[in-house]
Amino acid sequence: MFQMLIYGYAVFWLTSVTTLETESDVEVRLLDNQNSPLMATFDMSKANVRIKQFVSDTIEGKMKDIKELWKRKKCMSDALEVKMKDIEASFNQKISNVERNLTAYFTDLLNGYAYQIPNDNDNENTKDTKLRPKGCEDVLQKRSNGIYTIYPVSNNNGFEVYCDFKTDNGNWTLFQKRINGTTDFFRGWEEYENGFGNLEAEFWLGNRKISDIMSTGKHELRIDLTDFDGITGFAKYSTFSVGNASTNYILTVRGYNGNIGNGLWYNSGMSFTTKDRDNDRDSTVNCANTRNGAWWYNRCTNVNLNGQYLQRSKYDINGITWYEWKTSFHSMKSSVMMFRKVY
Ligand SMILES: [Ca+2]
Repeated sequence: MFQMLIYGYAVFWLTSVTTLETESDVEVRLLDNQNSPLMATFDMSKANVRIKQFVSDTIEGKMKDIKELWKRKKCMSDALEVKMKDIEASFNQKISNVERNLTAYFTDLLNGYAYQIPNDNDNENTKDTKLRPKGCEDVLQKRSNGIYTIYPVSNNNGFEVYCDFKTDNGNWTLFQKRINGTTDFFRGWEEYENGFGNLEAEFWLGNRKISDIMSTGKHELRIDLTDFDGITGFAKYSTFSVGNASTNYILTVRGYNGNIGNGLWYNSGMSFTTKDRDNDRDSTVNCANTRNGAWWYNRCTNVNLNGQYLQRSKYDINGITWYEWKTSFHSMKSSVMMFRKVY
Protein backbone atom coordinates (compact mmCIF):
# COMPACT_ATOMS: atom_id res chain seq x y z
CA MET A 1 0.00 0.00 0.00
CA PHE A 2 2.80 2.37 0.98
CA GLN A 3 4.66 1.49 -2.17
CA MET A 4 1.68 2.29 -4.26
CA LEU A 5 1.33 5.62 -2.50
CA ILE A 6 4.98 6.43 -3.24
CA TYR A 7 4.49 5.41 -6.85
CA GLY A 8 1.49 7.60 -7.10
CA TYR A 9 3.34 10.56 -5.70
CA ALA A 10 6.21 9.87 -8.02
CA VAL A 11 4.01 10.02 -11.07
CA PHE A 12 2.50 13.36 -10.10
CA TRP A 13 5.64 15.06 -8.92
CA LEU A 14 8.11 13.83 -11.40
CA THR A 15 8.25 17.12 -13.22
CA SER A 16 9.78 18.77 -10.18
CA VAL A 17 12.23 16.11 -9.17
CA THR A 18 15.96 16.58 -9.12
CA THR A 19 17.78 14.75 -11.79
CA LEU A 20 21.07 13.12 -10.76
CA GLU A 21 24.09 12.18 -12.82
CA THR A 22 22.58 9.12 -14.44
CA GLU A 23 19.56 9.22 -16.63
CA SER A 24 18.03 6.07 -15.21
CA ASP A 25 18.20 6.81 -11.47
CA VAL A 26 16.33 9.61 -9.80
CA GLU A 27 16.61 10.53 -6.14
CA VAL A 28 13.38 11.76 -4.66
CA ARG A 29 13.08 13.41 -1.30
CA LEU A 30 10.00 12.27 0.52
CA LEU A 31 8.62 12.76 4.02
CA ASP A 32 7.00 10.08 6.14
CA ASN A 33 3.94 10.78 8.25
CA GLN A 34 6.14 12.15 11.01
CA ASN A 35 7.78 14.60 8.58
CA SER A 36 11.02 12.62 8.70
CA PRO A 37 12.80 12.60 5.38
CA LEU A 38 12.69 9.44 3.43
CA MET A 39 14.92 8.53 0.60
CA ALA A 40 13.77 6.52 -2.35
CA THR A 41 15.37 5.72 -5.62
CA PHE A 42 13.41 4.99 -8.79
CA ASP A 43 14.34 3.28 -11.90
CA MET A 44 13.81 6.20 -14.34
CA SER A 45 13.72 4.05 -17.44
CA LYS A 46 10.54 2.41 -16.13
CA ALA A 47 9.13 5.81 -15.22
CA ASN A 48 9.85 7.10 -18.72
CA VAL A 49 7.89 4.23 -20.18
CA ARG A 50 4.95 5.04 -17.90
CA ILE A 51 5.14 8.73 -18.75
CA LYS A 52 5.31 7.98 -22.42
CA GLN A 53 2.33 5.66 -22.06
CA PHE A 54 0.46 8.30 -20.12
CA VAL A 55 1.19 10.99 -22.67
CA SER A 56 0.38 8.64 -25.51
CA ASP A 57 -2.89 7.60 -23.88
CA THR A 58 -3.76 11.21 -23.22
CA ILE A 59 -3.02 12.30 -26.78
CA GLU A 60 -4.90 9.33 -28.18
CA GLY A 61 -7.83 10.19 -25.95
CA LYS A 62 -7.75 13.80 -27.04
CA MET A 63 -7.50 12.81 -30.68
CA LYS A 64 -10.54 10.59 -30.26
CA ASP A 65 -12.38 13.52 -28.70
CA ILE A 66 -11.33 15.79 -31.57
CA LYS A 67 -12.42 13.19 -34.13
CA GLU A 68 -15.74 12.81 -32.36
CA LEU A 69 -16.13 16.57 -32.26
CA TRP A 70 -15.32 16.80 -35.97
CA LYS A 71 -17.87 14.11 -36.77
CA ARG A 72 -20.50 15.93 -34.75
CA LYS A 73 -19.58 19.20 -36.46
CA LYS A 74 -19.93 17.53 -39.88
CA CYS A 75 -23.36 16.12 -38.91
CA MET A 76 -24.40 19.55 -37.69
CA SER A 77 -23.16 21.11 -40.91
CA ASP A 78 -25.21 18.63 -43.00
CA ALA A 79 -28.24 19.18 -40.83
CA LEU A 80 -27.75 22.92 -41.16
CA GLU A 81 -27.62 22.64 -44.95
CA VAL A 82 -30.87 20.64 -45.01
CA LYS A 83 -32.45 23.17 -42.69
CA MET A 84 -31.30 26.06 -44.90
CA LYS A 85 -32.83 24.36 -47.92
CA ASP A 86 -36.10 23.94 -46.02
CA ILE A 87 -36.04 27.59 -45.05
CA GLU A 88 -35.35 28.63 -48.64
CA ALA A 89 -38.22 26.48 -49.98
CA SER A 90 -40.55 27.81 -47.33
CA PHE A 91 -39.49 31.37 -48.12
CA ASN A 92 -40.10 30.88 -51.84
CA GLN A 93 -43.51 29.40 -51.10
CA LYS A 94 -44.39 32.38 -48.95
CA ILE A 95 -43.25 34.85 -51.62
CA SER A 96 -45.34 32.96 -54.17
CA ASN A 97 -48.39 33.10 -51.87
CA VAL A 98 -47.93 36.81 -51.29
CA GLU A 99 -47.64 37.35 -55.03
CA ARG A 100 -50.82 35.36 -55.67
CA ASN A 101 -52.73 37.14 -52.93
CA LEU A 102 -51.61 40.53 -54.18
CA THR A 103 -52.67 39.67 -57.73
CA ALA A 104 -56.08 38.54 -56.47
CA TYR A 105 -56.36 41.66 -54.34
CA PHE A 106 -55.61 44.03 -57.19
CA THR A 107 -57.89 42.11 -59.55
CA ASP A 108 -60.71 42.46 -57.02
CA LEU A 109 -59.87 46.11 -56.58
CA LEU A 110 -59.96 46.67 -60.31
CA ASN A 111 -63.23 44.76 -60.68
CA GLY A 112 -64.68 46.74 -57.79
CA TYR A 113 -63.67 49.94 -59.52
CA ALA A 114 -65.23 48.73 -62.75
CA TYR A 115 -68.49 48.04 -60.96
CA GLN A 116 -68.52 51.61 -59.76
CA ILE A 117 -68.69 52.89 -63.32
CA PRO A 118 -72.18 54.40 -63.26
CA ASN A 119 -73.26 54.02 -66.88
CA ASP A 120 -74.56 50.55 -67.60
CA ASN A 121 -74.02 51.05 -71.30
CA ASP A 122 -70.83 49.02 -71.28
CA ASN A 123 -67.66 51.10 -71.40
CA GLU A 124 -68.83 53.88 -73.67
CA ASN A 125 -68.25 56.53 -71.06
CA THR A 126 -65.14 55.06 -69.53
CA LYS A 127 -62.92 58.07 -68.93
CA ASP A 128 -59.80 56.13 -67.99
CA THR A 129 -58.56 54.73 -71.28
CA LYS A 130 -56.43 52.17 -69.42
CA LEU A 131 -59.61 50.44 -68.26
CA ARG A 132 -61.06 50.26 -71.74
CA PRO A 133 -61.15 46.66 -73.00
CA LYS A 134 -59.14 45.95 -76.13
CA GLY A 135 -61.12 42.79 -76.72
CA CYS A 136 -63.75 40.57 -75.11
CA GLU A 137 -61.13 39.04 -72.79
CA ASP A 138 -60.56 42.48 -71.21
CA VAL A 139 -64.23 43.16 -70.46
CA LEU A 140 -64.44 43.45 -66.67
CA GLN A 141 -68.20 43.15 -66.28
CA LYS A 142 -68.77 39.81 -67.97
CA ARG A 143 -72.48 39.76 -67.30
CA SER A 144 -73.47 37.39 -70.06
CA ASN A 145 -72.96 36.74 -73.75
CA GLY A 146 -73.85 39.86 -75.70
CA ILE A 147 -72.75 43.15 -77.18
CA TYR A 148 -69.88 45.09 -75.60
CA THR A 149 -67.84 48.07 -76.71
CA ILE A 150 -64.13 47.45 -77.16
CA TYR A 151 -61.20 49.77 -77.95
CA PRO A 152 -58.51 47.70 -79.68
CA VAL A 153 -56.51 50.68 -80.99
CA SER A 154 -55.24 53.65 -79.04
CA ASN A 155 -57.56 56.25 -80.54
CA ASN A 156 -60.91 56.90 -78.91
CA ASN A 157 -63.06 55.18 -81.49
CA GLY A 158 -64.31 52.02 -79.90
CA PHE A 159 -66.84 49.74 -81.58
CA GLU A 160 -69.32 47.10 -80.60
CA VAL A 161 -68.68 43.39 -80.79
CA TYR A 162 -70.56 40.31 -79.67
CA CYS A 163 -68.68 38.52 -76.87
CA ASP A 164 -69.16 34.86 -75.97
CA PHE A 165 -68.11 34.17 -72.37
CA LYS A 166 -69.49 30.62 -72.22
CA THR A 167 -68.28 28.51 -75.13
CA ASP A 168 -64.99 26.67 -74.50
CA ASN A 169 -64.00 28.78 -71.46
CA GLY A 170 -65.23 32.00 -73.05
CA ASN A 171 -63.65 35.35 -73.98
CA TRP A 172 -64.47 34.87 -77.67
CA THR A 173 -65.13 37.76 -80.04
CA LEU A 174 -67.56 36.73 -82.76
CA PHE A 175 -66.82 38.02 -86.24
CA GLN A 176 -69.21 35.96 -88.36
CA LYS A 177 -72.59 34.38 -87.77
CA ARG A 178 -75.07 32.63 -90.06
CA ILE A 179 -78.24 31.19 -88.58
CA ASN A 180 -81.23 31.65 -90.86
CA GLY A 181 -80.41 33.46 -94.08
CA THR A 182 -82.03 36.80 -93.19
CA THR A 183 -78.85 38.72 -94.06
CA ASP A 184 -77.41 38.82 -97.56
CA PHE A 185 -73.69 37.93 -97.57
CA PHE A 186 -73.04 38.40 -101.28
CA ARG A 187 -71.58 41.90 -100.91
CA GLY A 188 -68.66 44.04 -102.10
CA TRP A 189 -65.25 45.03 -100.70
CA GLU A 190 -66.34 48.12 -98.79
CA GLU A 191 -69.15 46.38 -96.97
CA TYR A 192 -66.89 43.48 -96.00
CA GLU A 193 -64.30 46.01 -94.86
CA ASN A 194 -66.73 47.95 -92.65
CA GLY A 195 -68.94 45.06 -91.61
CA PHE A 196 -72.68 44.51 -91.97
CA GLY A 197 -75.68 42.76 -90.45
CA ASN A 198 -76.99 42.57 -86.89
CA LEU A 199 -74.64 41.57 -84.04
CA GLU A 200 -77.54 39.82 -82.28
CA ALA A 201 -78.36 37.76 -85.37
CA GLU A 202 -76.40 37.36 -88.62
CA PHE A 203 -73.36 39.54 -89.36
CA TRP A 204 -69.82 40.02 -90.62
CA LEU A 205 -67.91 42.16 -88.11
CA GLY A 206 -65.77 43.82 -90.78
CA ASN A 207 -62.24 43.24 -92.00
CA ARG A 208 -60.91 46.54 -90.65
CA LYS A 209 -62.23 45.85 -87.16
CA ILE A 210 -60.95 42.27 -87.24
CA SER A 211 -57.53 43.50 -88.33
CA ASP A 212 -57.52 46.18 -85.58
CA ILE A 213 -58.20 43.57 -82.90
CA MET A 214 -55.56 41.26 -84.38
CA SER A 215 -52.99 44.03 -83.83
CA THR A 216 -53.47 43.77 -80.05
CA GLY A 217 -51.71 40.40 -79.79
CA LYS A 218 -51.82 36.73 -80.74
CA HIS A 219 -55.18 35.07 -81.31
CA GLU A 220 -56.73 31.67 -81.82
CA LEU A 221 -59.73 30.83 -83.99
CA ARG A 222 -62.80 28.72 -83.33
CA ILE A 223 -65.49 27.79 -85.85
CA ASP A 224 -68.73 26.03 -84.87
CA LEU A 225 -70.96 24.49 -87.51
CA THR A 226 -74.37 22.82 -87.34
CA ASP A 227 -75.85 20.81 -90.17
CA PHE A 228 -79.54 20.48 -91.00
CA ASP A 229 -79.75 17.28 -88.91
CA GLY A 230 -78.69 19.29 -85.86
CA ILE A 231 -75.26 17.67 -85.72
CA THR A 232 -72.59 20.03 -84.51
CA GLY A 233 -68.86 20.14 -85.17
CA PHE A 234 -66.01 22.52 -84.55
CA ALA A 235 -62.55 23.49 -85.73
CA LYS A 236 -59.94 25.36 -83.77
CA TYR A 237 -56.70 26.92 -84.97
CA SER A 238 -54.14 27.82 -82.34
CA THR A 239 -52.79 30.56 -84.61
CA PHE A 240 -55.11 32.98 -86.36
CA SER A 241 -54.37 36.36 -87.83
CA VAL A 242 -55.79 38.73 -90.41
CA GLY A 243 -53.44 41.34 -91.86
CA ASN A 244 -54.26 45.01 -92.38
CA ALA A 245 -55.72 46.69 -95.48
CA SER A 246 -52.32 46.90 -97.20
CA THR A 247 -52.20 43.07 -97.28
CA ASN A 248 -55.81 42.86 -98.46
CA TYR A 249 -56.54 41.31 -95.05
CA ILE A 250 -54.38 38.27 -95.61
CA LEU A 251 -55.35 35.18 -93.57
CA THR A 252 -53.00 33.01 -91.51
CA VAL A 253 -54.21 29.85 -89.76
CA ARG A 254 -52.12 27.11 -88.16
CA GLY A 255 -52.46 24.43 -85.51
CA TYR A 256 -55.77 22.71 -86.37
CA ASN A 257 -57.74 20.82 -83.76
CA GLY A 258 -61.37 19.72 -83.96
CA ASN A 259 -63.78 17.21 -85.50
CA ILE A 260 -64.70 18.67 -88.89
CA GLY A 261 -61.33 18.40 -90.60
CA ASN A 262 -58.62 20.92 -91.37
CA GLY A 263 -60.52 22.55 -94.23
CA LEU A 264 -59.09 26.02 -93.83
CA TRP A 265 -55.45 25.09 -94.48
CA TYR A 266 -56.04 25.73 -98.19
CA ASN A 267 -56.99 29.35 -97.48
CA SER A 268 -54.05 30.22 -95.22
CA GLY A 269 -51.80 32.82 -96.81
CA MET A 270 -54.59 34.13 -99.10
CA SER A 271 -55.84 37.71 -99.37
CA PHE A 272 -59.53 38.54 -99.11
CA THR A 273 -61.60 38.51 -102.29
CA THR A 274 -65.04 40.02 -102.92
CA LYS A 275 -67.16 40.10 -106.04
CA ASP A 276 -65.69 43.55 -106.84
CA ARG A 277 -62.08 42.91 -105.73
CA ASP A 278 -60.37 39.82 -107.12
CA ASN A 279 -57.32 38.83 -105.04
CA ASP A 280 -57.61 35.06 -105.49
CA ARG A 281 -55.16 32.76 -107.28
CA ASP A 282 -57.48 31.63 -110.05
CA SER A 283 -56.54 33.83 -112.99
CA THR A 284 -59.55 32.72 -115.06
CA VAL A 285 -62.37 33.70 -112.68
CA ASN A 286 -63.22 35.72 -109.59
CA CYS A 287 -63.92 33.03 -107.00
CA ALA A 288 -66.32 35.33 -105.10
CA ASN A 289 -68.60 35.18 -108.13
CA THR A 290 -68.24 31.47 -108.83
CA ARG A 291 -68.83 30.62 -105.14
CA ASN A 292 -71.39 33.34 -104.39
CA GLY A 293 -69.57 34.74 -101.38
CA ALA A 294 -66.51 36.61 -100.15
CA TRP A 295 -63.55 34.81 -98.64
CA TRP A 296 -59.82 34.21 -98.56
CA TYR A 297 -60.13 32.31 -101.84
CA ASN A 298 -57.19 30.39 -103.25
CA ARG A 299 -57.93 28.63 -106.54
CA CYS A 300 -61.32 28.83 -104.91
CA THR A 301 -62.05 26.83 -101.77
CA ASN A 302 -63.39 23.88 -99.80
CA VAL A 303 -64.62 26.19 -97.04
CA ASN A 304 -67.15 28.83 -98.06
CA LEU A 305 -68.84 30.06 -94.89
CA ASN A 306 -69.90 33.39 -96.43
CA GLY A 307 -71.63 31.55 -99.29
CA GLN A 308 -75.30 31.54 -100.09
CA TYR A 309 -77.64 30.53 -97.26
CA LEU A 310 -79.72 27.56 -98.40
CA GLN A 311 -82.83 26.72 -96.45
CA ARG A 312 -82.17 23.00 -96.47
CA SER A 313 -79.35 20.54 -96.72
CA LYS A 314 -78.32 20.68 -100.32
CA TYR A 315 -75.29 19.84 -102.42
CA ASP A 316 -74.30 23.22 -103.84
CA ILE A 317 -70.83 24.75 -104.18
CA ASN A 318 -72.38 28.21 -103.71
CA GLY A 319 -73.66 27.22 -100.27
CA ILE A 320 -72.13 27.41 -96.80
CA THR A 321 -69.70 24.53 -97.15
CA TRP A 322 -66.93 22.77 -95.21
CA TYR A 323 -65.99 19.97 -97.57
CA GLU A 324 -63.70 18.08 -95.17
CA TRP A 325 -66.50 17.46 -92.66
CA LYS A 326 -69.14 15.96 -94.94
CA THR A 327 -66.84 14.95 -97.79
CA SER A 328 -69.22 16.94 -99.93
CA PHE A 329 -70.35 20.51 -100.62
CA HIS A 330 -73.56 20.13 -98.61
CA SER A 331 -74.60 23.42 -97.08
CA MET A 332 -74.73 24.12 -93.33
CA LYS A 333 -77.60 25.31 -91.19
CA SER A 334 -75.47 27.58 -89.03
CA SER A 335 -71.95 28.89 -88.78
CA VAL A 336 -70.19 30.90 -86.06
CA MET A 337 -66.64 32.20 -86.38
CA MET A 338 -64.84 33.72 -83.40
CA PHE A 339 -61.41 34.41 -82.03
CA ARG A 340 -59.78 35.19 -78.72
CA LYS A 341 -56.46 36.38 -77.47
CA VAL A 342 -53.82 33.87 -76.46
CA TYR A 343 -51.00 34.63 -74.03
CA1 LIG B 1 -59.24 35.50 -109.86
